[in-house]
Amino acid sequence: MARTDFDAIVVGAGFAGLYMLYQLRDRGFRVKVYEAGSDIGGTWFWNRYPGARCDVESLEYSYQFSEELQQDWDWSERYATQPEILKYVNHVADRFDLRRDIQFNTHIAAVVFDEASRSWAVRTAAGENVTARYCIMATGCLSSTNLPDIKGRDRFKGGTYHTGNWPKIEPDFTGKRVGVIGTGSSAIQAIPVIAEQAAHLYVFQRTPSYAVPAYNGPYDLDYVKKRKENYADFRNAAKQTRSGILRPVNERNAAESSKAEREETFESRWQEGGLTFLGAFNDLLVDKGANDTAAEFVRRKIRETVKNPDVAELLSPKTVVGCKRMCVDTNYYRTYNRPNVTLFDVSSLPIDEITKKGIRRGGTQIELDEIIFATGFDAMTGALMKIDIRGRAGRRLRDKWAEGPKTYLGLAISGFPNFFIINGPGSPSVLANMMPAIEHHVEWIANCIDDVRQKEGECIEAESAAEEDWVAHTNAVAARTLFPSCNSWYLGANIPGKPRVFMPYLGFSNYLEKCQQVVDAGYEGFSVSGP
Ligand code: NA7
Repeated sequence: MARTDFDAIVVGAGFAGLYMLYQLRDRGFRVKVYEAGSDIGGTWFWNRYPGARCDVESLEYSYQFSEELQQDWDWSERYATQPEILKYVNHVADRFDLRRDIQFNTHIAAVVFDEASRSWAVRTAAGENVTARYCIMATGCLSSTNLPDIKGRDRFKGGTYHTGNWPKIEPDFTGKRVGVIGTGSSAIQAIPVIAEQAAHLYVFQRTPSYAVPAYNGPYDLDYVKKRKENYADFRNAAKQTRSGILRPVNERNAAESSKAEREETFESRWQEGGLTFLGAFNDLLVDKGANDTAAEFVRRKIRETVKNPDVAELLSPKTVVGCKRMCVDTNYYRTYNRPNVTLFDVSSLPIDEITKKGIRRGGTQIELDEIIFATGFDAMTGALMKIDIRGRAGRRLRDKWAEGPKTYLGLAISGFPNFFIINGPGSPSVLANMMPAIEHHVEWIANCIDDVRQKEGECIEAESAAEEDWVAHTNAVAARTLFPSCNSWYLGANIPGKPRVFMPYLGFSNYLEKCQQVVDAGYEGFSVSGP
């Protein structure tokens, strides 16, 4: 076996990359992690816009691999802020001494498989070359920002920001005229906070989002104590659910329930707050009629909150609820009652152009000091497609995925031996609680690499037939739901020219079972070759 610089290279030092490093190092592998940012944290390093928080409860959005870690760490709020999560990431890195194997400020430009030596050649943007037997992409699902190509975008003389690439030095919007383009999760978190600072905030909305109240606040210490006393049981129970989040989906169908029962159930989930609203009934994501009842419930809440009926109407989505990711609301709808906030609907009257002084829409110029792009990401495939990844016979991943991503289990790709993706397209990823999804992938990959090594194998690679079957299965599962019915980033529909393919796998517990079956059957669907 030809000697390589490292056994494994990991790209990305967010939650996934850090844990991958921990697992592989623990098993005696020589690992190097490359990170584009100047520090650890991935998503939580880049998305430091005002109001940024997690939309999954802190006690569930955290590592579970170390009982001591999860017992020692205290989360202050139900939904942790970005700074608190970053503090946690840093605590983990220090606690497990992870930094020494991470190289920061390093973009990976190319990752190329060499058939002769059966190793990966990795090239950084600065021209450094290293080799490794295994290559693991921990590049994140929402890490490649989408900056829309609006006419005149670069002409604006004021400050411009993207929520997903926010500067480390916090901008001060006090007394400024601020424009926000986009009304997805990031905007919904940022808008209420910026509105409190700005002289005037103008929101440019193309499609309204559904948002459920967060009811965020300090954690009740008794609640935390109870969770921590049986932490493993709670974590295991969460793995039996479709999203990896503890609160189970109601087994009742909305379509078969009375109006009064629906009302009571929606109201009770609404009062709990958070994303599990969508679990109020079992059929909300498969039956349009059932979904309509939930959608109308949210629209009514919007009308009750927003005083100006015209603004409430503009804020009320007409799409399938849950089809795009739901948002978690802290003062979002209420912010539109402020006199210093104006909502513009850019679906009926689009932005003409960005000018030196602001945004022109319908022939009228709105003068601005700052423009914030809360316009999302080239999700799930964007970060991978930026890298020149080439497998057997020099085949480019960009070419292989020209009509949409193809993976086996969202973990591996046929024609790309010893190459793994954490939370890749075809895995539950963004439709699951990211933390258990990450831990599952990392442990699966580390076990796999270890098993192959013990059997003195050199290469493990997904078989083409298994990959085709998995892609077909992923699509078939999605087709039974309402997810394909709207232009979401799950489908790549937010990026012009991106193939319309539903990327995440629906069903966390089923997925875990499938991955275990594959292992139990001796890595079914993979081929292992020796020296
Ligand atoms: P999202 O959810 O993709 O939201 C992006 C928003 O930007 C959305 O409202 C888009 O409208 C809007 N957008 C995008 N391009 C344009 C243009 N050209 N003009 C006007 N408006 C535009 O990204 P977020 O960062 O908010 O959230 C991403 C995930 O992070 C979230 O789901 C959580 O998982 C955390 P559209 O809906 O496409 O009409």
